[in-house]
Amino acid sequence: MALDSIPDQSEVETFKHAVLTRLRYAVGKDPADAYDHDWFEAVALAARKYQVDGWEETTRTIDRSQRKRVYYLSLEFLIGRLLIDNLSNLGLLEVARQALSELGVDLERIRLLEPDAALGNGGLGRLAACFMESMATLDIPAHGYGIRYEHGLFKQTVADGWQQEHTETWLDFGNPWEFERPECSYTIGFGGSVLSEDDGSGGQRLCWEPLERVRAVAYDMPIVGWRNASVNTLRLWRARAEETLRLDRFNAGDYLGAVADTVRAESISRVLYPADSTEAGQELRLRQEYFFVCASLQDLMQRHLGHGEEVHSLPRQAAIQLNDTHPAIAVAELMRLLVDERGLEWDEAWGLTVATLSYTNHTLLPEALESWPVGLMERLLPRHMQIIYLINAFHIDALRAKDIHDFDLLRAVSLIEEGHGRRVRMGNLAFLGCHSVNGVSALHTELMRETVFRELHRLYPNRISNKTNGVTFRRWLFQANPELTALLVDTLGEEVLDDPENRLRDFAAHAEKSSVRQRFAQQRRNAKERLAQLIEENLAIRVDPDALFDVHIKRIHEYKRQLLNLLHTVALYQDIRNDPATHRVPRVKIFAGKAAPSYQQAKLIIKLANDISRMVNGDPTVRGLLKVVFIPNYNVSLAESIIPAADLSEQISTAGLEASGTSNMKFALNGALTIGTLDGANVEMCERIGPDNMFIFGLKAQQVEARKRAGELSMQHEIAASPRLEEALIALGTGVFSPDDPQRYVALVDSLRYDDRFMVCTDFDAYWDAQERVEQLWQKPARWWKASMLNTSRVGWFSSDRTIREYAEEIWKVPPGEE
Ligand code: 26W
Repeated sequence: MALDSIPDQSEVETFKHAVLTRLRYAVGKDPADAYDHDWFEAVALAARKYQVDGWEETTRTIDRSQRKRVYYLSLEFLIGRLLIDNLSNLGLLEVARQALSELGVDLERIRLLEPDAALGNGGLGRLAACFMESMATLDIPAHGYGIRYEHGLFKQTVADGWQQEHTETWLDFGNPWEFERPECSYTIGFGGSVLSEDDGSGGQRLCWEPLERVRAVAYDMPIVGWRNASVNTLRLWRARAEETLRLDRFNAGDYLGAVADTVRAESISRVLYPADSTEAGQELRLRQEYFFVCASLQDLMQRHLGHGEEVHSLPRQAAIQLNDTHPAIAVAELMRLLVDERGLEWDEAWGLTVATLSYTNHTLLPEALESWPVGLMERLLPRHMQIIYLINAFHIDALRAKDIHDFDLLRAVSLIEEGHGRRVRMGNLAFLGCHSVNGVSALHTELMRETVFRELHRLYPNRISNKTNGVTFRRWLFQANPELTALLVDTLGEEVLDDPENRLRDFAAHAEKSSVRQRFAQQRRNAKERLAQLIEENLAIRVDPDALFDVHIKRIHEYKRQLLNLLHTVALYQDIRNDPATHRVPRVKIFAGKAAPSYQQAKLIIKLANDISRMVNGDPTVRGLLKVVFIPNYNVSLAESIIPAADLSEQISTAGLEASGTSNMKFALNGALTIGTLDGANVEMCERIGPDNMFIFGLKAQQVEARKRAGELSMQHEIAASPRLEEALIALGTGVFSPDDPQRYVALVDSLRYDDRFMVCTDFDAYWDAQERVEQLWQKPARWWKASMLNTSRVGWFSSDRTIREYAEEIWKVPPGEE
């Protein structure tokens, strides 16, 4: 095994002892009576002991050296499982495996008992988790701040082809990785009014008197870096009532009333909002945002001042990164802390705020740009609303002073959107209140400059920069794919584990050797066999591990164009039925992903995938040339099983709409070839991997824009020119795949024909051709596997270590520790 080969027997004994003591004294079980879950807990607690040792050391060293700290504020951390991650980064994976096996316990089996910590929706939350791991690896003193949701992202099942949502319950058996810190809690206010009071020196000071107060209690999770480089903290806040039981009401027999405040307060951290791109818009969401921002700022300010620092040195000692606009209220909250609570002058406070905060944008979709009704803001956060008005007024005044009077420009840069109902634009607030604003791929950053922040960018041309996303190779290569990792270690040496960014490049030379290619193909074959087994167990569908595994896994969204892939599936199916002899490449189309519960069109796309699956898989004339599967409940753990087994990675969003994508990087790292548009980070992947080793197709972002501007949305022309597309649309529209309800897809087909917002029809032929190129290459295995290995070898740059180094140097001004 590659990661840390032969364990030292004395370490094995120590670990065994650690597990047995925890099983007995923390879990309260004797080995003879222990269930698998008891073992899981004992092993996690044993691993935690090693974490804590490093944690204390990291904290002590940072405190002593007074290094600048990074605070990563994110409403989402999509962590997944932690057992293997922690053991592996601690260098204890083989030790633990051996120790357990000597105790008669299989690490593989108990590993599966850990629930995913699914405290995020998708890419943005997973990026935050990758960043936390990279910051610990690079020895950057960092704290993640977020919410300890009692329920993570809903569990998805599929009933009769339709998505069903169920409450996720990751905390049912407790969370062995967390430390509750009841002594670390802060009061968070909501509502009430703003009073003017004497400031003690003859002046007046404004003071917010909230009507409602809840407490934020800290829960800490240690985050270990690779080879135990350092151990950082992810601090998640749980909402509690100030008073958990109103005894007066209880004694009067009002049992519900006695806990009403508790229920209201605690609902703030009850559940993660499951919308990943449409604005949630509800009051509870704003309460969540303010709740965690307010607690985090109090906490970091206390740490700052506790170290004998003055408030003025905040930007020298702290860099606060806002993960999208979800924590953007931090701009107003930090101003309130500095002006109202610390008595600073406005200008000085503003200087400190801007110098401390920075903001990452993750989407350009108009429906995903957060804005809050002024009325709601006034009611929930009256003082913050005043501060936002002041920021706006000072800003507009400053522009006028510079002789800028262009009305359209002033309207575009205003914090307040005047339309039907006035709203606070959180993107503009974040832009103005932060010294740095970044996009997550080169293309996305360019589009930010040209679209959402066009006018603000003109006024502040140095504020926007690009930080192309990355992924942690520890999870997405070493842990997800130990067999490929072993091959890399055997061919490139152990160093590849410590410096994959540079060492992977040398794998290219091995792509010329047929023996290595064979071993490479063999590890893929093994991963595919395991996935085939998972599919059979879960869906009772048999797939052939020798077929081409064509994989499309991500949130279901129209812009990600699962529909384009499904139309290709239908066309392929019809082609095979018409002329089975010409088809030589057996394919398995694999889909997985969740739809936001309120997103009807996305739910219909899931139903369509399942309808097509049933029809195609049940048709004997297809003779196994095509299988379609929709695997329910996509999450981090499922991604770890699927990605190493993928031959083809679908990254086919309408160009200009996917900010970056990160699964594209995970797939390529594991050697899947990408079929994709020139969107998000695909563009930069193509620059490194080379267009010969990818299947690029379709409109480019500028062409999409040009067509939109020309208002060409009716696709009659394109459809008429493409008999394959026409036939597929007719099949869908006439109920070939929905005989129980022939009308089911009529509206969907009409929307493609007459208002194809996402250019599915326009790109269809190009996509078909690219898929043909895929099949041609697949039929030349030597070339396919060479291309596949070149993918692995050329994506080292997409490591989140590289991304974090760029943030650290260019935005945070925090030097990494001694690596
Ligand atoms: C207000 C509701 C809401 C919630 C989440 C709106 C928008 C979001 C996120 C911005 C959605 C998201 O996850 N964006 C993804 O971020 C990834 C990490 O940067 C990128 O790789 C994806 O392209 C982008 O869609």
